[in-house]
Amino acid sequence: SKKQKETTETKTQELKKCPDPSPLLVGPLRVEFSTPVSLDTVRKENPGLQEGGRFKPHDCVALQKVALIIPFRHRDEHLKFWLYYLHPILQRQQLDYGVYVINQDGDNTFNRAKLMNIGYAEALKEYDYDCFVFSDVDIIPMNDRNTYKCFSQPRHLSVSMDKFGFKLPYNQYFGGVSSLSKEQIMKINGFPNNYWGWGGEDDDIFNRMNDRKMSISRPDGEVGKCRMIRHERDINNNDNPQRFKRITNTLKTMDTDGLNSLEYEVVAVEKHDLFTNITVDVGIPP
Ligand code: UDH
Ligand code: NGS
Repeated sequence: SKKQKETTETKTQELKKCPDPSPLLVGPLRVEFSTPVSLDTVRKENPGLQEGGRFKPHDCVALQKVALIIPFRHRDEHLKFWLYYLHPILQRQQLDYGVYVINQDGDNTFNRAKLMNIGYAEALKEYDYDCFVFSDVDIIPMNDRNTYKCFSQPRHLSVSMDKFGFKLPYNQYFGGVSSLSKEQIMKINGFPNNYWGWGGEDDDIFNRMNDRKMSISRPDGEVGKCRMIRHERDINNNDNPQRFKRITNTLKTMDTDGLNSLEYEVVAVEKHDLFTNITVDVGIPP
């Protein structure tokens, strides 16, 4: 058995880096939302997952350790589609990854960017992630060559959405799905905690990156195609009337509003088969 131990050790040492790009990618994908999917189906189709929605390739060392952060409340049907489509894609991308649903407790005003900060902080408590992908629950990529990893500059991944006629709504748009490395997030003090309700928080993040002399990396329009699940406006996520004023003040507020001022309470952590659900109390608007 000493011999056996030695062979196993050599094996782990010899595990090579996964090739970039992954040879498992297939390119364009069919994405549609007409038939609902069940979590049972998703579980059956993804037998290689570990508890909490974790995965790592077993025959090579993943290039990055990626936490997928989903700001969430009352979107179970959307989450099922997200898990159904994304788990196989992320595995083909050969990432060492974990899925974190950051569920806002209660029915007060929604706060997307604060949930993203919380996801970053909570995921790091669990594993030494080096990359963070922030994804709306209702956006699905239509091409697996759109790798959900980090780049030398902050990455905007949802560049070519069906609802915008498969192009950017405006050049500075940074909403939907994005990825930032730990270093990139630290440079901008994370995201703003004080955008309550809909709109502007993604523009604030753009301003932060711009101020720290970072540029946006993007896939091309073909690889960056994605679909959004159509839905009605949620309750307690009305347009934030303060958003226009706030985005003019980003450079004055970013050093005091962000990761260094983040306050919240974890209400529950649940390890499901397909994701980790972290329910949090984000407080109420001042
Ligand atoms: N989110 C939730 N629950 C909510 C609100 C937002 O989970 O109650 C999350 C979810 O991940 C969502 C993201 O925050 O994808 C962004 O919120 P959003 O979907 O409301 O933003 P979007 O710009 O839609 O996609 C705006 C409302 C569209 C109304 C269209 C009416 N025809
Ligand atoms: C801008 C919003 C962004 C939003 C984008 C797309 O106007 O937060 O529209 O919106 N900025 C402000 O309101 C300041 S969408 O068409 O998806 O509803 O992401």
